[in-house]
Amino acid sequence: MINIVLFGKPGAGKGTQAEFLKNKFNLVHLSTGDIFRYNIKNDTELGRLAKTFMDKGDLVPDEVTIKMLQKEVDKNQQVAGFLFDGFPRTIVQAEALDTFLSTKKEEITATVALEANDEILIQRLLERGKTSGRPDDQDEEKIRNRYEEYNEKTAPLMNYYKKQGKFHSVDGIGSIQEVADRLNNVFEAFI
Ligand code: B4P
Repeated sequence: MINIVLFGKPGAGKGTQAEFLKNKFNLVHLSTGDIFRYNIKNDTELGRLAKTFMDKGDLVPDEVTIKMLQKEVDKNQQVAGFLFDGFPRTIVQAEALDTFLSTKKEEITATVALEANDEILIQRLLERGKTSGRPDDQDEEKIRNRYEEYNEKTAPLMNYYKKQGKFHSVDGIGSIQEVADRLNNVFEAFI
């Protein structure tokens, strides 16, 4: 199986690019952000809990996110591989993912990061906030909090995957098609 982590700051384009990559490489796309938003829309217990964190731009607690992700993986048997989008976002989540995959005799194939400058990304998110209805995209202070969460809790994952020799990165600035072409080249090297 091919198991790829799509990594990047908020608004780096993970969700946008995952749409192309999942089709091209026949991977099951699991976005923890999308799963939380689905639960919020359907007013589930998980959604109500996640909303209290997401609306402020905070990460949802690890134990909740890990359990949810594992359930989603288990729903998809006999697949060619997974594209993890927005997960893991903490070292605890990364360790849990490694342990979980090893129980299935699987492992992460590679982590691919979309690199981009904070100020460009903040403008992208504010732009999306005008139409998305996402409370976490509408207020610059909440967006800046998401970057603080990223720097403190998510950025250390780069070293985690570098130590495993699994970290790759591409320039996330350019048109959506240009970024897709760059990702395509990196993915073709290990798929
Ligand atoms: P996510 O849903 O993962 O979202 P994201 O970081 O906002 O965005 P992404 O990088 O996917 O950007 P997108 O393609 O949409 O997380 C939201 C929240 O959920 C988190 O803050 C957290 O609270 C919670 N959460 C999720 N996973 C969690 C976890 N594992 N642990 C704890 N909490 C978790 O692109 C953004 C915008 O840019 C779009 O409008 C797009 O059109 C535009 N864009 C994309 N590429 C572009 C390009 N090349 N040029 C110009 N614009 C571009």
